[in-house]
Amino acid sequence: MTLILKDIKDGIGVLTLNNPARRNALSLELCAEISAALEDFKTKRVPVIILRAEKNAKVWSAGHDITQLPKVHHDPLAYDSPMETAFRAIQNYPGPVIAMIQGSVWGGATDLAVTCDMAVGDETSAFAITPVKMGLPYNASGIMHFINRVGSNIAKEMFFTAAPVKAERAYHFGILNHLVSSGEIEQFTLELAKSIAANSPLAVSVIKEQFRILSDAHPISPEAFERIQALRRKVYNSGDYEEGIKAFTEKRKPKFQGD
Ligand code: YXS
Repeated sequence: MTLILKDIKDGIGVLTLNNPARRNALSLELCAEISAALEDFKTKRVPVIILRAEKNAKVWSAGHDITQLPKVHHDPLAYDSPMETAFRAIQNYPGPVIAMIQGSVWGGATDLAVTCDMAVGDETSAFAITPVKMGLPYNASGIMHFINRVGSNIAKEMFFTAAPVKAERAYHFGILNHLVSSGEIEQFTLELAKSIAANSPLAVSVIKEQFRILSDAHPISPEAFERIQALRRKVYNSGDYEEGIKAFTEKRKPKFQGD
């Protein structure tokens, strides 16, 4: 079964998350298919991509596949993990990737949505980033995606509460470029993509790369980097992280001890 459906519509690449039975959880396999699909579109010089779920999805994506999170004492969001690799494939794609969001978005999938160059949502869209529910340390690049998109104070509220941000507020915060009705979101997003594709693909791809370089331009000292890693190790070595995963698999609320 292909976990990502690939299509080209009026010259626009369309990637559809295609595992509703698992609420489009970002499994290692699904993330690898996103990266492979982008590679294929790149060889076909597809100028703009839409990333979506099935029509009128209740859940756009349930985030990282929890059953595949590494056990305690291993970094759950390592640089070379398939999810992080897929995020970089989106950032490095030589053309805009537009997230078209219907339904709720959880955890790493919210990071996926804010890693895309733009997002169009409908009234059913909602966004939660949930490491604190899993006792899990998020990673520096992921936190930067949120700071760059919504600013520190909104990003902190999202991370500390893990509460879903509903469509209106997501639009107000800038998670969404456009908030349109579920009846018009497909046509609206396709028209937006086509309006970009009508411009110089070379200029668009170079300007996208300039944005990437400039938004990454937060030089940190080696000491600062090592301190971030030491802080994250403390969390992914913790009993809280172990409890977070256990609670999900046992379908119960986690009881965190804070160590
Ligand atoms: O019981 P079966 O076998 O049918 O499978 C169920 C769920 O176990 C499965 N499923 C998942 N499997 C792995 N990883 C997931 N993230 C995941 N989410 C769901 O899909 C089947 C249907 O799920 P069910 O019955 O709960 O569906 P629902 O429609 O009642 O509820 C949909 C959700 C999304 C509200 C619910 O499934 C849910 O709360 N899922 C977990 C959302 C979440 O906490 N995601 C964060 C994952 S961790 C992550 O992304 C980052 C590492 S971080 O933690 O840092 O944010």
